[in-house]
Parts: sequence; structure tokens; C-alpha cells
Amino acid sequence: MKYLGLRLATGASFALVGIFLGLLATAKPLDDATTPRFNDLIHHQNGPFPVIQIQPVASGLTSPVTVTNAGDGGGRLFIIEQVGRIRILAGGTVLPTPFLDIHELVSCCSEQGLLGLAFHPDYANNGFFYVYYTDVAGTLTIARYSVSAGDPNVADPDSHYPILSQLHQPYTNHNGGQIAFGPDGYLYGGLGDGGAGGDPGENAQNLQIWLGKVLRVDINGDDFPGDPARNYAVPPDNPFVGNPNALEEIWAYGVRNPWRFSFDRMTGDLLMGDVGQGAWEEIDFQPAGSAGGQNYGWDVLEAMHCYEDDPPGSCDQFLNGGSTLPVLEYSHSLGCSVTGGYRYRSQLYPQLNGLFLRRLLLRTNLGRHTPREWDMAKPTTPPNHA
Ligand SMILES: [Ca+2]
Ligand SMILES: [Ca+2]
Ligand SMILES: [Ca+2]
Repeated sequence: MKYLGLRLATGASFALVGIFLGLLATAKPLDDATTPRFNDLIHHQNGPFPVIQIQPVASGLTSPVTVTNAGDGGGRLFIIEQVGRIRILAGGTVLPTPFLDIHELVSCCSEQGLLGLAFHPDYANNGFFYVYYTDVAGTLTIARYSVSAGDPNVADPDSHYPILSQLHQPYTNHNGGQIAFGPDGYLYGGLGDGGAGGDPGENAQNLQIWLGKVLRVDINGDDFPGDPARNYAVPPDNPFVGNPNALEEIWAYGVRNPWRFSFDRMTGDLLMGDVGQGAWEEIDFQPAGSAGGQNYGWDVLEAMHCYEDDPPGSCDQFLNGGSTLPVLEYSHSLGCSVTGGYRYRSQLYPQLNGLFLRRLLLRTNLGRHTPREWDMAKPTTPPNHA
């Protein structure tokens, strides 16, 4: 991917900063040490970090919450506006006509809205892309759309094709929102625990509901030909296939609000931010080639701390091999809600290669972590991370 020289508008594009940092090697070295920077942490083994400044590249956007590209070599960025629009940044300009406008289908805003976008790995040939949004009833919805036949910068609004949906009542928070294709070609989606605080529905540890889970489906098939609302196949190697006590779409569980995750484009590792309840934020890790089935601990644990010891003894069990602990946690003394991030993979700043750039909501500090730093953040690496 080559997207350089991007600049972010103050305010409207603020939420994009971390995302841009991860996807794009956009920032320029600076000699002004007072600007937002990474150089307040330890040096990487490759040498000191360059000082990085974020520059505005677009303005006039309304609540941009993610940015991606189509993987078609078109050199365009697709920016989601939470209200229900996808905008295109091309040639340094935000095109006036949205790529897609589904605001009439979407509830917004706070934690609701159009939240996720992923292009089919073969988008260049089939024109399919996928959106994740909360519909007007608050239901978590993944749907497919197609680019229009005549204009690569405009999608066909009538091409709506449902993939799956999950009721999300009565609370409006914790909708998750990330969808992404893994290196295996399957679509992964992160669903929140159903909302409120402390997971009152005890959804995250319940394998018979999709809330509080990462799902993994094959959007090239349809295992439910009689159901027009479910249009996907279950990958045969999903971890709970054949388990009568679990839903087969579940890839991983025990998450609270997996608002953003990403696949390392070099290794295929999965890195996921999971928003904490009130004290501890976390980054979860899943190595490429994992068989899935990880239990990331919520709501027994909040990061690496006991949250709800139910049934009694659960916390000890989860902290001692019974769950997959985060590779990084931090308290609210460092930052507030975790957003997630990307591992940097570019030649522009070789000193940053392999580092994980994360974004913290509400504060401007941008952190980066190598596996070594993760080890430093957590004195003992649980064996189930291997
Ligand atoms: Ca609970
Ligand atoms: Ca179907
Ligand atoms: Ca966790």
C-alpha cells in the first residue's frame, strides 16, 4: 500500500489519526519535539524512533471512524462516516459524492452507526464489499454491497445483501464494529457483549449467543439456503463446529467490546483492542495459524484483573491458564478507552517495522509495542500465548 502525504483535518478527522498511522506511512519526520510523537518510550532495537507528526489530509468529514482501501490498486482511501456514509479520498480530495450512503438504515451515534468496512479479497473482480452497522432497531448487521456497474467511485445502493445480524437490545453500547478478512480469506467480525456495564446478560462467556464474540464466516458460501437473512457458510475448521453447546460461527469469545482489530499483513497475526470496564484496557493477540477458540476472559477478568468471580474460583482459574490473557494491559492512569491499532509494515520508517501502533481514545498519546515491550509490560508471558 502506498498512501503518502496524508493530512488530517483538526477535529473532524481526529479519530482517524491512529488508523492512518497503522495503515499508512503518512507521517513525516519532524524537528519539532513538541509535536505528537512516539519518542517518549524506550528505543527499539533498530535504533531511536523517528519523531512523527500527524498532518491533516482531509476536511469536511463527519465523525470518521475507520479508513481502508479496496486492494484494487486504485490508490483510493475509503473513509467511513459513522452516520452511514462511505467517502472516498482520491488524489488528495474527498470526493463530493459518497461511495455509499445508507444513513437511513443506520442508527447513530454515540457507539452506534456505520462502524466497519471490508473489501472482498477479490474486489477487483467481483466488486463486493461488506459493511457493519447498527440498524434502526440497534441490531448488529453485516451486509454486502456491490460497486456500481458504471462508476468505480459509486456503489450500487440497491445491491444490499444481508450476511448476518444479531439482536442487540436493550442497550446501545458495546456494538463492536470491526470486520476484516483474515489471511485465510474468511470474514472476521467483532461483536460487543450486549452493552450496559459488567455484562449483565453474561453473554461473553455464553457460547450460545454471538454477543461478546469474534465470529468467523465464509461469505463465499451459504449454509442456509432457506434463510434469506443468513447468507454465509461456516468454515469447517471453526473451533466449535460439531459442538452442540456452542454456535459454530464463534471463533473466539470472552470479549467485551472488540471495536478494532487488525491482521498483521506480513505474519497474519491478529491484534485486537478490547475495551475495559472501568480500570484496565487490553490488547489481545492471536498468532497466525491459530485454531481459534480462545477465551479472552471477559467478564470474569478485566484485562489481567479479577472482575466478576462467578462462579467462585473463576478468576483464579482464568488467571492461571484457563483463559488467554492479553499481551498488553494498561490502566486508566495511562489512557482511556483502547481503540486498537496496526502493526507497522512499511519501508519508509524501518525503525518502526513490526511495532504495534495503538490508539487511545480521549488522550492523544500514541504508543507502540514490540513483543519485547509486551514482555516488559507483563512480567510473565502466559504459556497459552505461544
Ligand atoms: Ca456479569
Ligand atoms: Ca441463506
Ligand atoms: Ca480479556
